[in-house]
Amino acid sequence: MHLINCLLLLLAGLLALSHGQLTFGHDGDSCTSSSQQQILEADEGSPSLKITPANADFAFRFYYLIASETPGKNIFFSPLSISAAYTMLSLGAGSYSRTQILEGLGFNLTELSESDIHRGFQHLLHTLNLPCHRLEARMGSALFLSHSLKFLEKFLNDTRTFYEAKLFDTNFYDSLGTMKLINYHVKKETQGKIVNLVGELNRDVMMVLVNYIYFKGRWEKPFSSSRTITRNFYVDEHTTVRVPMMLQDQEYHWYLRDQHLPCSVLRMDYKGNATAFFILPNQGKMREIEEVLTPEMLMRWNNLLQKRIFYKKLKLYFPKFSISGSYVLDQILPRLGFTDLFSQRADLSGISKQQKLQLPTVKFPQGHLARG
Ligand SMILES: *[C@@H]1O[C@H](CO)[C@@H](O)[C@H](O)[C@H]1NC(C)=O
Ligand SMILES: *[C@@H]1O[C@H](CO)[C@@H](O)[C@H](O)[C@H]1NC(C)=O
Ligand SMILES: CC(=O)N[C@H]1CO[C@H](CO)[C@@H](O)[C@@H]1O
Repeated sequence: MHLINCLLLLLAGLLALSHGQLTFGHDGDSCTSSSQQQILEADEGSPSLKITPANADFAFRFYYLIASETPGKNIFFSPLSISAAYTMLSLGAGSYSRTQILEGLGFNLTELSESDIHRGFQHLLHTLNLPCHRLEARMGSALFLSHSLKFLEKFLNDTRTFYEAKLFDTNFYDSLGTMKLINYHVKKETQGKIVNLVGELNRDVMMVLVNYIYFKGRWEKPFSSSRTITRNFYVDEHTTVRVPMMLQDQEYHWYLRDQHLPCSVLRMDYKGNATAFFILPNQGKMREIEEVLTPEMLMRWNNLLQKRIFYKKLKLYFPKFSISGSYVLDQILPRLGFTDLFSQRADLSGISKQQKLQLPTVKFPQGHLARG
């Protein structure tokens, strides 16, 4: 009898932006002093800063690939979830597969040791998960482990230490019960925002790795719901839809029309230290902008948008919208350097010595963006 035992990765992300009317119970004005401190410490020479370039690079490479394959479609994913889930997986990979995962994610292993990488994520997760009622952000992971397989202690310990992974002893013969367990856990950890993550579970699954990320922010300069009106939104050259459009016309925002590229860029700040960039290609110039979308370009816009001349009163129309995306990573990642990871050649012997594990179709980093 030949049975391949599978290991499933599930990723989920949710980004919810609220109108600004919601209050969070407390006065909502500042983080606790300890978390403020931690966030400030994150500024220089912190472990999480070391992994930033690779994570940014991976995010843009992933975007570029998806954008070229599905032109004209909405794209929504959480690159950080993918990076964190796969570095966590690399803890259980044999040397060759481990290198492939980490290099595929954009890490240069001559510049950064594996332990730097894991410590970087550890610090990042810690910082992100600090309680702060100006900004709700949460990232976490969980491992559902078949009780009929013996997992290596080092792997379990490392995932707990560096990724705060929660471990669940699971009876995979009861697939309905297992799905309920996974869905309940993710729903609970994301304040009910991500529901029914798993819809089916194959019988040969022995381990499920779940990573979820949740972000809910309030605009520093909130929109007033009384000023929302229905207006046209131009999806593409051929499609126009009527949408609820929020309006602000008395506020200052950071905004520039690029002198060299056919786009304009708007920066909007959240309460708490978080910022959103909206890159708005001129009509018909989406592809041209995507061609030059890199971490360096984002840095350039970020630097420009610190200059006072770009801080101006705007008449800003902002649609209320919701988008979602779902991607099968085993078809995407091999083209980003993970050549063998989804094949029989993958070495995941650091997870269990008992049986050979391999990755089946990896299901969706599922994302939703709600509201405007
Ligand atoms: C990795 O870093 C080393 C040292 O900085 C550099 O020489 C090498 O070109 C880098 N490799 C890649 C693939 O970028
Ligand atoms: C768990 O891992 C941490 C970090 O690598 C290490 O310090 C600790 O000794 C390990 N504990 C066990 C029980 O292996
Ligand atoms: C790291 C960082 O950007 N910290 C800023 C967070 O927000 C406060 C108040 O807006 C600033 O004073 C900090 O510099």
